[in-house]
Amino acid sequence: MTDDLSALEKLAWNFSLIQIFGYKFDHIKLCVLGERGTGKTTLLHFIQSNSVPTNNSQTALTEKQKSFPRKIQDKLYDFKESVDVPGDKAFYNDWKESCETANWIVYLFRADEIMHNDERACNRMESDMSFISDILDRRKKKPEKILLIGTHCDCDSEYDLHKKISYQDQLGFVDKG
Ligand SMILES: Nc1nc2c(ncn2[C@@H]2O[C@H](COP(=O)(O)OP(=O)(O)OP(=O)(O)O)[C@@H](O)[C@H]2O)c(=O)[nH]1
Ligand SMILES: [Mg+2]
Repeated sequence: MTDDLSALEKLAWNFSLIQIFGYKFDHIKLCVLGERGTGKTTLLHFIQSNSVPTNNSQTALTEKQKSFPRKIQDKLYDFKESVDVPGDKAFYNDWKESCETANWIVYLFRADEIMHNDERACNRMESDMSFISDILDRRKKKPEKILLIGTHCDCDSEYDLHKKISYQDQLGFVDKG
């Protein structure tokens, strides 16, 4: 991914954020999970600063992020303190901590791999799903939303075919509820 998003790409990303977060919620305690390289840091960075990170380094240790306000289109969202966790299973304890308290849980997976039944990626996603659902089963207060988002669609060979479709149509399927 290039670090410099075009105005249209930014609009599309912001449009997606509105579709994801909706207009009803303004106190969002976000938990972003997913294996290494799925785009957790990229997404968190974009939510925070409307840009993608320029240094593409792996997150070595869990990083706490302060709460921040973020204007998306006309609405001001209040993002509560969140954490950027590394994707290694070795950090499952940190995943658990974040997952236990968040009201929004976002799980990222490599759509280009899962779509083609990549065995390693599918096995990893299966064990992540089972880990997360065990945590959620034990939670008294359930999160408001759980989202599974496929990233790296652009790495799929068929992506170029769909580029001809407008971004509104590409994103239009997302549930606003
Ligand atoms: N092509 C493409 N690259 C992406 C996409 N999302 C993120 N990337 C790139 O994928 C790489 C990994 O992204 P990160 O955000 O660092 O991934 P991460 O999930 O935080 O990984 P860890 O910190 O190692 O757990 C970076 O080079 C990003 O620019 C996407 O949708 N498409
Ligand atoms: Mg990271």
